Amino acid sequence: MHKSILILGACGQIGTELTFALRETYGNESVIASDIREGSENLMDSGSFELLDATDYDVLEEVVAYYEIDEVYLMAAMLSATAEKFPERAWNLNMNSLFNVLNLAKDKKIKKIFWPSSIAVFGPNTPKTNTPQNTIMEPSTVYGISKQSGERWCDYYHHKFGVDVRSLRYPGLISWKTQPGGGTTDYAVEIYHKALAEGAYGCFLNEDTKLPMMFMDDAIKATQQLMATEAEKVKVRSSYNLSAMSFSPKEIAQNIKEHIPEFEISYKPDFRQDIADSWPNSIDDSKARQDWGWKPDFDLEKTTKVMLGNLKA
Ligand code: AKB
Repeated sequence: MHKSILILGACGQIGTELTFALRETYGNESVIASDIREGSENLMDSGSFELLDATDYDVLEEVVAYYEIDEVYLMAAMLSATAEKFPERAWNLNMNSLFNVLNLAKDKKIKKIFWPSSIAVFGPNTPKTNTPQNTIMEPSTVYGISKQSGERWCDYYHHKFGVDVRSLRYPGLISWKTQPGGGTTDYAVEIYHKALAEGAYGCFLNEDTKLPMMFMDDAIKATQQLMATEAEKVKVRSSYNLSAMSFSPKEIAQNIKEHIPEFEISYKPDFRQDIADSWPNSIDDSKARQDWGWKPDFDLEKTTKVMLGNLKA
């Protein structure tokens, strides 16, 4: 069946790869990329592109009507580290864009929504290891507060208005096509770039800070899989825990050293250490596995091979 898809925040780390993946699945003409800024030539030339502020309801509504959009993937957000610097801007962007999309669905202008949540919904009082789907959630970051509130609104709009909204709590995402921006887990991408360019990396987290992580291909696979699942099987309408691997800066550095023996890492924790310390070190994603068959393909070793191979090329 033909469907028309709009991606908001298409030029970001996830948006870029999601746009390519969805264009591959549904055809270039069916997937409209949009962002507040321009992206790579590849992305803008392979299909339609709109310069669009996701917090502007009127423009969003116009674009949705013009392209007869069925599904919206809302990837625009301010991430954890930047959000600590601009709390109000982060709240406005993260919440208003979500309300806009939820209201479009409530008013039957679109049929389905994907909205990403994050491990940031958890906080210092959450059990750290194998963090369950349902547990204490008292986020201590601006970003985490916006994601937790967003989850409650998604659940509310689903149960109150029948909105088909689906969500995943992404861990830190590792990718080579587009760099992340403003997150706490960004070190796990920077480290590969620096290892190849300079043979050394100064890490802003301390060596034992273990965090949940995932290679981008797995994140895209999970997103597409969840969106393709029959509505009745999507039991969680806040957001699903999602997991692939967990490691510390010391462990990823050791892994990189197996490929680049001269690689050196040093540690100089900054304000992002507090953010990382408030997050889980591993996630129980059994609900996602049970409801829609989630299973990751990439561990740390496989991720390192693909990252170094592609960045070198
Ligand atoms: C961040 O570090 O802010 C993000 C996230 C874990 O959601 N990558």
